[in-house]
Amino acid sequence: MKNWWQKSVVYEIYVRSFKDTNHDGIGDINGITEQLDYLATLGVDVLWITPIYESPNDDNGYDISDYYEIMQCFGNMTDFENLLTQAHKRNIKIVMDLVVNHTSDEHRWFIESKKSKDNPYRDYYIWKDGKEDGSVPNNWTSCFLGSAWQYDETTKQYYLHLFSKKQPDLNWDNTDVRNEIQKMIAWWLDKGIDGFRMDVINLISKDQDNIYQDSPIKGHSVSANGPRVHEYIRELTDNVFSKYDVMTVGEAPAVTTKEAIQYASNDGKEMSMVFQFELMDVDGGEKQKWSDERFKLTDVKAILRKWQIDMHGRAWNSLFWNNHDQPRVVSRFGDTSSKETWEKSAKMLATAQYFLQGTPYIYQGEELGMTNVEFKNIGELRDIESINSYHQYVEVEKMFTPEEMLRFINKSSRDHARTPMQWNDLENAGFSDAEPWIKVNQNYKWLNAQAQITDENSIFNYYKKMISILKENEVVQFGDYQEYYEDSNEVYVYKREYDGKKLFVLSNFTAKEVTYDKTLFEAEAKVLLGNYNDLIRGKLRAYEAVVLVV
Ligand code: TEU
Ligand code: CA
Repeated sequence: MKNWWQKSVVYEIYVRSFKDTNHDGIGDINGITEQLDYLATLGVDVLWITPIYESPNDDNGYDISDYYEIMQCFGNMTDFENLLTQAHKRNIKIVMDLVVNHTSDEHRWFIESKKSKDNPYRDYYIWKDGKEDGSVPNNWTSCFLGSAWQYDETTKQYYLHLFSKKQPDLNWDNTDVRNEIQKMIAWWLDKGIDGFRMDVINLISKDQDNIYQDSPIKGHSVSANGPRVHEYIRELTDNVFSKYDVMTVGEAPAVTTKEAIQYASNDGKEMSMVFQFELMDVDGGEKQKWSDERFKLTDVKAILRKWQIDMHGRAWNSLFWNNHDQPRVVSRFGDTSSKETWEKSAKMLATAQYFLQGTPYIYQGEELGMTNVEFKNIGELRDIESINSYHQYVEVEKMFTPEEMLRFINKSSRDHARTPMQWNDLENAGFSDAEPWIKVNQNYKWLNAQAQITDENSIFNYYKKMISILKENEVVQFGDYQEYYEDSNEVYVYKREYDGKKLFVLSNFTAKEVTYDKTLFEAEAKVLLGNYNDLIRGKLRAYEAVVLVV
């Protein structure tokens, strides 16, 4: 079975930070439309745009108050329809974000639900009595810290929120909720969009029969892969998605390959693919991302290997190094100590990841090698997770000093992904002529799209070339996987093979020169792509990556 989304390259747009066209310092829908030619030049096939629905923006649009309206600061429905038409004209598809594990507390359903226990919308959300002593029903915690239960005076019950308290969880066990969601999904698909990225979709089914039992797991994954999750996803697919030619991406924190094989099985019963985070947890400390820990290459490889092997021929995966919730790939996995290592390692990382099996996801600015920014104080932060974590660990638990926490934030905050896209060397990186909603990374003066488009050795042009190669070689999508030097902490080397064609992908993750056994690869193997201008067989220079083909 071959599907268009298996041969597509996806580009994620964080709308708020992409391009502002109406001078308010906030990216907007027309900003995407304006830059479609840039995206077409890069060669991407699908845009995943983060939520653009009406929202009070407690979590930047992941708290939706009306699924049928466009957030005012992003534009209006005409702007959206225009984007869709203009994108389709360029053969670019549009995938929207579907956030249905929770709504905003300002959604009409929740406003009703809160009013009384017998309100028709009461059961749209998860309301529970406290324990006998009045305390929270269980120890579940929110992803953004604190209890996942919020007490409400009006009816003297608690409601569940796995994210912020302004993001109450929907009760998927209620058929009316599921019907409303199906209706809404069909309404958008009828507009002609090409699919959905489904936010935390593996959290939707809560084990409500055992709600008063404490969980050994912390964070929002307490309810990952709940008892009826597959039933609910299959229902969506049967009733809605299967009627359209669309891709569905299941964002799934805390899944094993075994579960992922069900979520994204090749039989098409659930979703097109999963978007899972095992790699993103590779460098965690005791408080996960808030640490100084740097990844170990052998750990990275073990995770990639497991997903390649377990999913092959069974289910479909996504490939990514970063998204709007993660620090920048080149700062985290590469080397920004000099311009030379920055450029080489950015290209190397792309090569190492995107020649694997799965659909590649490029996050805006990644194709330019955009880096983490330096936050000087917490006043510069915008992300609810970073801000809440700072208060919790520095002020409440006193676990970290302010300096330590700022250091961790400068390594891992979600805000690194959210600084404005760097278009050119003009004011505010050409993102906006008004003060941007979040600070601009000052390296825009030399690190920007305009400078890279015209430089044939740029990271941008490397991505462009790589994307066209990925799409021309079915071995990348469908080949099998064999790895070499599994124990090496320096190199990542694998072979892909399909239909008589072989690719060898070799990457050096260090600044040192390393050697390998050149007889492992056929002597006639030719260079398909590489970040150095020539090839020295048997040797990889600093951050060298090369793809050989036979
Ligand atoms: O993120 C889900 C998710 O897995 C996050 O908990 C992620 O682990 C976290 O952001 C790491 O810092 C999705 C969206 O991508 C995110 O932006 C939203 O805040 C979240 O869902 C709630 O809708
Ligand atoms: Ca704007």
